[in-house]
Amino acid sequence: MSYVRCQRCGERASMRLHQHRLNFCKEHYFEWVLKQTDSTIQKYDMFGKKTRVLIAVSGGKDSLALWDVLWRLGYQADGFFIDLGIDAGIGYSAHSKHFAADFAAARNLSLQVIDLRAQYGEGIPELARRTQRGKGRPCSLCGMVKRHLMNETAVAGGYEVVATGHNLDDEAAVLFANVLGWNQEQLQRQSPTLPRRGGMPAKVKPFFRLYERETAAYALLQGIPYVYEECPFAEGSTSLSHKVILNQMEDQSPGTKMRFVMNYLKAKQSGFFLQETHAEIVAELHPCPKCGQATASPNFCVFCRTMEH
Ligand code: Q46
Ligand code: ZN
Repeated sequence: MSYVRCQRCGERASMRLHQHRLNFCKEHYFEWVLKQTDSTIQKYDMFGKKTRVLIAVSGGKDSLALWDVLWRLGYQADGFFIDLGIDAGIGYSAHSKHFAADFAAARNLSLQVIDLRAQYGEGIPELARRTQRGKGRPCSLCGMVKRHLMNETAVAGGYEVVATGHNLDDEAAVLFANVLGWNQEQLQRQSPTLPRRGGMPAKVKPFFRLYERETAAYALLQGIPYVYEECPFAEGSTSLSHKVILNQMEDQSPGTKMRFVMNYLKAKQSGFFLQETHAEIVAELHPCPKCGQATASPNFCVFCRTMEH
C-alpha cells in the first residue's frame, strides 16, 4: 500500500504541511516545530536563553504547546494564568485552570495563578454587566484586564518579556480586521514583537509563523491535554468569522495567510506605513497615579477606573 512518507526518515507521515510542501512523521514533526519556533525567536530577536520570560497560559492548545516548546528548547519560561471567572454552564475557567496547572505540575514548571473574582470581587461576567465597556460583548474589557494583569505580574516578578501563544491564524485575522477598518494606528503597531514600553515588558509571539492546525497537531501528537472548548464569549465574534473567510482563501490557495502576514511585515519594514518613533509612543504615556502602569488616558488607567466602584 502506498502512503505519504516523512521526508526525513521515510516512515509513514503523520503530518502534511501543504503550504510548505513538507510531510513528517511524529518525531520529525516535533523537530520541525521546535526548529521553526527557535528560528522565529532568534530572527525577531525575541529573547535569549537567559531571559526570564513570562508566558500567558490560557489552558488552550496554543499557549500550552508554546510553553512545552520553550521548555524543550531550554528557555526560562514561567507560566501565568488568569482565572477570569467564566463559567457559562461548562465551568470554562475552572476547566482551563485545571489543564494549565496539570501541565505545569507534570514538568515541574512554575505557574502563577490570579483569581480575578477572589482578588477584585468580580469576574469577567459581573464586570461586563456593570461597566459600559463590557456591554454586549465582554471581550474588549477582558482583553484590557488580561493585558493589565500580565504587565503587573511581569513587572512584579522582574520578567523582561511576556510571550503569548498567538499563531499565524490569529495574526492574519487581526490584520484582516485592521485592513477592513483601515485602522491606521493598529496597522502601524501590529507586530510579532512589541518593545519594552514605559517600564512595561516586551511582548512577543514566538508561534506567529505557525498555522493553527500546526500548533493543534503539535499539542495533539505530543499528548498535551488542553481545554477543547472555546471561551463561550468568543462565539459569533467577528474574529471567528474572519478566520472562516481566511480559511476558505487558504484552502483555495495554500500559503495565503502566511503571505498576507509576512508581506505586511515586509511592507511595514520598507516604510509603507508611517512609523511612530519609540520616543513618540513613550511621550504619550504617563504612569497611572494608582497602579503605576503606563497609560495614555488622562489621570487613572482604564483598569483602575474599571475596578473602582
Ligand atoms: S477569554 Fe476574554 Fe477571550 Fe473569552 S471573554 Fe473574550 S477575550 S473570548 S481570548
Ligand atoms: Zn492604574
